[in-house]
Amino acid sequence: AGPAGFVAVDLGATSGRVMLGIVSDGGDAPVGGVELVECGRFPNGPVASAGSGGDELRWDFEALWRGILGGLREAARVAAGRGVEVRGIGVDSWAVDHGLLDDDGRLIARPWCYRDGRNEPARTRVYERVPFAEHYAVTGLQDLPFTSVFQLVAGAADDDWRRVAQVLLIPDLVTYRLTGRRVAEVTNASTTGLVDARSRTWADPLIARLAAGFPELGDLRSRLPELVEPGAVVGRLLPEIREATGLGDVPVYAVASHDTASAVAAAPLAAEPGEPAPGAAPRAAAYVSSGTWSLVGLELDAPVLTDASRAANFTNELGVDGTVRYLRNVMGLWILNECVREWSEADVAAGGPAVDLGSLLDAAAGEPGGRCLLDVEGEEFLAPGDMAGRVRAAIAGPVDGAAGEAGDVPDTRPALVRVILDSLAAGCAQVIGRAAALAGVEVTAVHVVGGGSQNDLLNRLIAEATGLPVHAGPVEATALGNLLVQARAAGATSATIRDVVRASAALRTYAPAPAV
Ligand code: LRH
Repeated sequence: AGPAGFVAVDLGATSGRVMLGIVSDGGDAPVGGVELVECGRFPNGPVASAGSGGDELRWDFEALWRGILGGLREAARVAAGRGVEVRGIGVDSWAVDHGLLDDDGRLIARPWCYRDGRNEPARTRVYERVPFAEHYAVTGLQDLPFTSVFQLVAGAADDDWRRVAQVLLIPDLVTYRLTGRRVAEVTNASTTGLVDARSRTWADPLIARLAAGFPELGDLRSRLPELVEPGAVVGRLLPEIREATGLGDVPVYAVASHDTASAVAAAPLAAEPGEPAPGAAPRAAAYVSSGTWSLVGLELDAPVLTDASRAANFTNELGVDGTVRYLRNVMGLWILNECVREWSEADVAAGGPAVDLGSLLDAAAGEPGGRCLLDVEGEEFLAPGDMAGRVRAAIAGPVDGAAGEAGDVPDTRPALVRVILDSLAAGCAQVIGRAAALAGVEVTAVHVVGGGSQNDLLNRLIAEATGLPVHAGPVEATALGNLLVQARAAGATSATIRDVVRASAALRTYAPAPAV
């Protein structure tokens, strides 16, 4: 047999991709690396359409499915051409969102997008029945408006709900279509608000309490599939999928199907060299999984469920190998991307070219830094639309260090971009400081992984705001985490996931010197 290949299907909020990872044995080197070949990339985004209660934001799942099949076809073609044996497929995506299946396993409607505003009243109603403190004590989840449990309670009011036989998170839904088997992978299930963070099982007493408090939910527990851990084989490609893609009888693995879980699994975290002073806190590296969101925090062995942790709204999402992602959601590049999308649309409508992100970031780097800081953990930036307007309004309102003198309020595009990136960096620094204090560690370095790690200015600003060295990369951390969990389970590598990543990707380091 030729070299081993593993396919990662990685669905993000702005695009999906299919990557073939070719795992080499390393030859004379102690650890072999992975070569990534992109076999498909397709756009994604919330689609607004008129619904009974006003505009609805949903995902076009069938478009994603077509993109996935096209990518798998290409992966089969590339593998065959290079003599690579495809030994596994795994699927990850953004968290919390899910499809509702009827008795025949068909999607009842397009899955809702978590950015839709319908969850807010449901959140209040859930906390009336199960106060946040009690919910946190079991699930360890931060209070976010879109946690799946709020979406389920909001959805149970719809007529469609009575037809729901099963709730499947987005990656599990793709895996189901590939294999015919329905499971709930635990890293992603931990974002539903229905999983016990200590036992990594469905939180049955909590679910029973919710079902009693919301009779319209019916028997919610029976609609949740069996939980599986990353590394388990869920099933094998269905004959019709083999036919449609040209792939063979390939196993489909449960991976860390929450994209952030895969990204952190592949983040080559390492504290800076050196020993803590006697009696001092252990040293650790923090991570920023930088993309649509900035997910900022620490990897821990056990959840932190203290009152202080709850008050600081830190989450304990579940990771590979029994780990916990102790983090907070910072709004991330979503704010910048939405501005760029709007500006591009306006420029193109006026007959000009679309915005060139590289030039815009260069111009932002030349702007004075630290003029004012937006609250990038606030919920006011969650929804799409008129983002630049909302940023301007926030700048004009009471924000930290807002320019006092008339005329000094940033208003050009580069100036707004600089304010957004300064604010993201400050948000990351604040979260890292709090995480360290709450978890009792000394953070000595920051690893920035994911697509956003290509943003040089943001990396520099994070180094400046934290006063710590920033190591940037890999860009494709999520795909790497996805396929290395498979490779390890298949016995194609005996090294740790992080060692394989270190052997595969060069990191860029930013010293904590002031940014220009
Ligand atoms: C990032 C992410 C994040 C979740 C959000 C819904 O893609 O999965 O970890 O909080 O999307």
